[in-house]
Amino acid sequence: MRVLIAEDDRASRRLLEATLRKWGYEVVVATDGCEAMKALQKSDRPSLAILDWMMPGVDGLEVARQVRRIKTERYVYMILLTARSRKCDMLEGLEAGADDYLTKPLDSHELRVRLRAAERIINLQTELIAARESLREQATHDALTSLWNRAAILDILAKETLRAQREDTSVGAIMADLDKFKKVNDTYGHKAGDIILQEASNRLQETMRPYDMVGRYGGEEFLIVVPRCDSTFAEYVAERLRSCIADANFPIDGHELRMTMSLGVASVRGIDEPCCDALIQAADLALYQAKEEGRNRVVTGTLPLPQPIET
Ligand code: GH3
Ligand code: MG
Ligand code: MG
Ligand code: MG
Repeated sequence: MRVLIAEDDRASRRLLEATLRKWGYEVVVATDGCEAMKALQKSDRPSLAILDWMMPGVDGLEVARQVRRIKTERYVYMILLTARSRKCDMLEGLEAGADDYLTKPLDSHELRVRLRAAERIINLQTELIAARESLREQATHDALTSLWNRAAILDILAKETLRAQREDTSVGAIMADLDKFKKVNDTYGHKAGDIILQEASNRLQETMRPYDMVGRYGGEEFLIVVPRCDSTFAEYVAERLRSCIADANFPIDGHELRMTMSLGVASVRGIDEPCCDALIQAADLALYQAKEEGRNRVVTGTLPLPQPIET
C-alpha cells in the first residue's frame, strides 16, 4: 500500500519513512502542505496519508479540509499527526476531515495498529468499487460474447443520434446477422454454435475503431454504432465486417467451418432530426434485403424523409 508522509521536520520525516518502509509500505514524501496537496490531487494518489499538523504555508488541517472538498472516487484516509494532545485539538482535527489522530512523540506500536485499521477501511472500499464495477459490467454486457447487450447498445445509439443532432454530424447503424446459423447448431450442437458466436464477436470488435460500439442485438444478430460517419463510410465499415467473418474459417471440432454474415446499413445526418427507431428500422430493412438477395453482402438502406410540419 502507498502512504503519503507530509512532515516538515526532517528527522521525524526520515524516521517515519524508514519505519513504514520496514513494515512494507511504499512511501511518498512531502516536506510541506503544498507538496502534500499536489501528491493527493494526482490520479495515482496514495490512499493513505499521514499529515503533520504544523507545517509552513498550508498546514495539515488545511490539507485535510481541501482533500475532503475534492470529490474523488477513491477515498483518502488521513491520519493527523501532532504534538497537540488536548481533546479540543483532536476534535478540530477530525472536524477538518481527518479520519484518525496520532500524538507525538509517536508510539511505534500504536502507529502500526492504526495503520492496519486504515488499511482495513481502504481495502473494504476497494472491494466495494470492484463489486460495483462488476455489477455494472454484468448489467450492460452480454455474458456469452462480452459485447454490449441489447439495452446498452440501444442506449448508446440513442445518445449518439442526439449528439449527431447537437453537433450536426452523421451517425451510422449497421445491423448484422450470421447466415444460416441454425444449421451450425443443428449439425455441430449448441456448444459449437456458442464458440462460433464468441469468435465472430471477437472478430467484429477487433475490426472496429476503439470508439465504434458493437452490441449483441439478439441471438446471432449484432448492432454496430458508428459515430461521425456518413453512409459511404458506414458502408465501407460494413464491408470490412463482412470480410472479417467470410475471409477466415472458423475451426470447430477439427472442422474448418465457413461462415458468412449479411449486413444492413443506415446513416443519418444530425440536421435531419434523426430518430433512433427510424435508423434501426432502415438498417433492419436493408439487412432483410441482403438476405433476400443471397446473403454474405452489404445493403445500404434509406431513411424516410422527415414529413413537413403542417401549419
Ligand atoms: P438466416 O441466414 O436467415 O439468418 O438463417 P439463420 O439460420 O441464421 O436464422 P434463424 O433465425 O433461422 O436461426 C438463428 C439461430 O440462432 C437459431 C438459434 O437457435 C440460434 N441462436 C440464437 N442464439 C444463440 C446462442 O446464444 N447460442 C447458439 N448456439 N445458438 C443461438
Ligand atoms: Mg511540523
Ligand atoms: Mg441468421
Ligand atoms: Mg437472426
